[in-house]
Amino acid sequence: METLLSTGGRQQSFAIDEASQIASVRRSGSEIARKQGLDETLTGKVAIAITEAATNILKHAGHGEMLLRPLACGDAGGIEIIAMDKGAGIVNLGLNMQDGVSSSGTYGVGLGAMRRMADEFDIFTAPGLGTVVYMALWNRAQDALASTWQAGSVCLPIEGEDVCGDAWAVASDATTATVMVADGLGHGFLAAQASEAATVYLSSYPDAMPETALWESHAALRSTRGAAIAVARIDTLAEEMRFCGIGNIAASTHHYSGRRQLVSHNGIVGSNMRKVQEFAFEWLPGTSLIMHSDGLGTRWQLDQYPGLALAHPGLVAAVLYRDFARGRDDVTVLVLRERTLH
Ligand SMILES: [Mn+2]
Repeated sequence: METLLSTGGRQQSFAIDEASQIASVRRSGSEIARKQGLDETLTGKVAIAITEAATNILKHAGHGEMLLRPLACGDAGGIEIIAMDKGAGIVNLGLNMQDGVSSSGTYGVGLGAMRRMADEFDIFTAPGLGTVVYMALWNRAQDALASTWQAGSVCLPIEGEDVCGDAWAVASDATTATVMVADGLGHGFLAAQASEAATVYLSSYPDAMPETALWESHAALRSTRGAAIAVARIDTLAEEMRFCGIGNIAASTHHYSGRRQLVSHNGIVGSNMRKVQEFAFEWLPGTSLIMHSDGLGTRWQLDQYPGLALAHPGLVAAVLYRDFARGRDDVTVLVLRERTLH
């Protein structure tokens, strides 16, 4: 049985304020691409995609942010590139996506080229809401994109810290997925030690039910500072999701028929955990699960963003991060959905 597991998927963030910064993003991107096993041709494409995305930010918004992350899926390796700005947005996206359409007022050749080079490409843009571009390039795209599940995440440390105290993990096979988000108390190395003890547990026991995962994490985190943790397990055959959370990890499901907020109990996994309660919900095809640490505000509404509910989960996570990160804590946003065929 296929078991995919992603842990430790944290980004590097780059401010894009002036042209001189583009080279350093491109260098880091090329480095990640090589490390993940992309050949010279693909690494070249990564460099072009990064340059185009960064240039667009400068040209159309003046400043923005880019995130890079190594990707791995079985034997496939890749890189994720996210570019975001809060500029005016693109008015006529269809026209701008056409190859060869370029004038000073449009995104021009860049967007079409990026879409063609990337194995996964998605864009959110709307007048007044800026632009966020999501790209992933793989060395074995057909393997990487065969999974039932599509996950997206942003996981970044508070400014000034190198180490992120949040961690997340996804373990999945064709019909089930288990998702964990953990926020270690405080920030820095000791916080990371706590949250990673939890994701390491899930790596060892990917089939664990949420309540069991929390009790076992409680034992595993005894010698650490402790963490807020939430775990969801989806079974598509049973059309059921089970959820269990302790502390401040927000979780919700989104379906065109409505939004459901999932309830966590108070406490700290590893030190003070009294009541653990696993809830069961119906899981409908087309549902998105969104979990985030308290580094992200809670006052977001997906339907404020035209079309975003059905976008690539990585794009959803990036837009929420761009607009709702509090900026005074580590932040993690995780979005999971069954893959739809485009
Ligand atoms: Mn936090």
